[in-house]
Amino acid sequence: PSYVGNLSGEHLPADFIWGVASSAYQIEGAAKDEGKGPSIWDFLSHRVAKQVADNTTGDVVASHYYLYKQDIARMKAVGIPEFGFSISWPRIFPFGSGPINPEGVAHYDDVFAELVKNGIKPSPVLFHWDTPLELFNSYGAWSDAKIVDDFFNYAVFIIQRYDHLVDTWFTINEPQYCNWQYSYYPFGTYLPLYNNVTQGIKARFTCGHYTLLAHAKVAKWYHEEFKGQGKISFKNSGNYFEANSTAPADAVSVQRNYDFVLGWFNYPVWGPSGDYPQTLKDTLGDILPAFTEAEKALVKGSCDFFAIDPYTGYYAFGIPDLEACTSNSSYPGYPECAGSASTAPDGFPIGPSADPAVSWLYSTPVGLRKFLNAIKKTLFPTVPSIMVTEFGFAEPFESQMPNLNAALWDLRRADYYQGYLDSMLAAVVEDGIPVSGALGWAIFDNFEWGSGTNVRFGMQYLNYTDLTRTPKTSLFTFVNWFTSHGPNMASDQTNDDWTIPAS
Ligand code: PNW
Repeated sequence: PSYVGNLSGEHLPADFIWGVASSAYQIEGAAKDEGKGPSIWDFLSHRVAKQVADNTTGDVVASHYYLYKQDIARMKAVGIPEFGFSISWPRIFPFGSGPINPEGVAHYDDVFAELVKNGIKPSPVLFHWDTPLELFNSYGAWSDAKIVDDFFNYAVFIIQRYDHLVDTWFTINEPQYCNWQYSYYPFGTYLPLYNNVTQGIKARFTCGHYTLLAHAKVAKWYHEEFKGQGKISFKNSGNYFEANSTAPADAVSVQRNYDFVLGWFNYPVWGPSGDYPQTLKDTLGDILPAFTEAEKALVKGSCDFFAIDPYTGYYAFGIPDLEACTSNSSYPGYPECAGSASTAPDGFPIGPSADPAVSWLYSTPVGLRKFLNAIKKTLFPTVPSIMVTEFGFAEPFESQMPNLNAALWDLRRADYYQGYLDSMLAAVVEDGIPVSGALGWAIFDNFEWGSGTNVRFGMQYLNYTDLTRTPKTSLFTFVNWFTSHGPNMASDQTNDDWTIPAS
């Protein structure tokens, strides 16, 4: 039985954006080349024991820094019209601020030119977790207000240079991962200063605070001073939550789960006050930094659309000791104080991946339609549109694959994309939710942060030794879905020519 009805013949709107996504540290390699400065991820992968499960680094990965022409040629050959990628801040400013590295600038000039030449629209992300190491060493990066101006100066440089080629800018990838061990501000784990629980939580919310201010300062400049023609937002990490039962405590838990992930960054932007959700203020007290009135005005309305990476869905259940939890910062589960589980009382989620590192990821296609409805109708009704900026599925890691053919025949990932895209289309055509785009993660297998190269998210298989990229079944599924349901493709873009032109 179909949960989305009959969608044959239905199409997404003509201006719908679709394509594949990536990020600089996860694909570029060339970590020490052409004047690039180190980022915290060069430090973490090289210097911190057990940070990366398989001890790999981003030194080479796919060497996209050198092979971008063949990657763009492949996208063009299969008819992918949009490429999501991030710019490496320490390639442009090796020390985070100060002198500019002309070789890094020339490189991105070439990447943008190559995309444009091939009819592929760039959707750049200014910061996808590769914080310049120097900013971490000199003042603790995102723990200090100084980061706001340093990020602003970097963002202004990039936007001024490429805005004429860009319709959709992203400032920051998933600010929710402040202080997460795989992310961009690993203070809680590494600096003894933050070695107690309360200080760790305080560090997380301080980081979030400056992230929001850094984004908002750029967005305000972009519209009011620079008068950019495009749209700008940060990208949200957030998953769908549904109550596990009709018990009131489960509904409370749904809302707490949303407040502490999506509400943290979006209530200030889309809510009436420009301030954090009341749940966060009540639970965190002094741990949560306070906005000045001027900062509230700056942050409010600073996103032009809602960008969400909705990988999966969960069931939420209430915890019995909510009162005790919310009033004690060392209580297990503080500050969220809300339960969640992937096990469904009904339905048939697929997953998780065989790799324990992606135990968070189940294929829950029905949840996407419900999530898009929840965002627009309940959580943040003032958003004009929603863009799905990442979604994808991890297949078992290589050592569990009998051979390359098995890795290429990635039916679970293909099923994930088919189901999620159908679900998204139903939200658009049957529920009237304004969804403006969808980018699949990822263009090919890459460096999956703390999981290294063990976890494969790609629609193309990456051979980490000879660097060849081979299309998997899911790439055909993904592209063909848009051939049936996408907006009209440009006449020079078809998906039946798989040859790669000589570069
Ligand atoms: C995203 N979750 O992170 C990142 O933006 C990518 O860099 C990453 O490779 C990709 O997803 C796959 O992991 C997420 O727990 C990490 O729900 C975790 C979650 C969601 C997104």
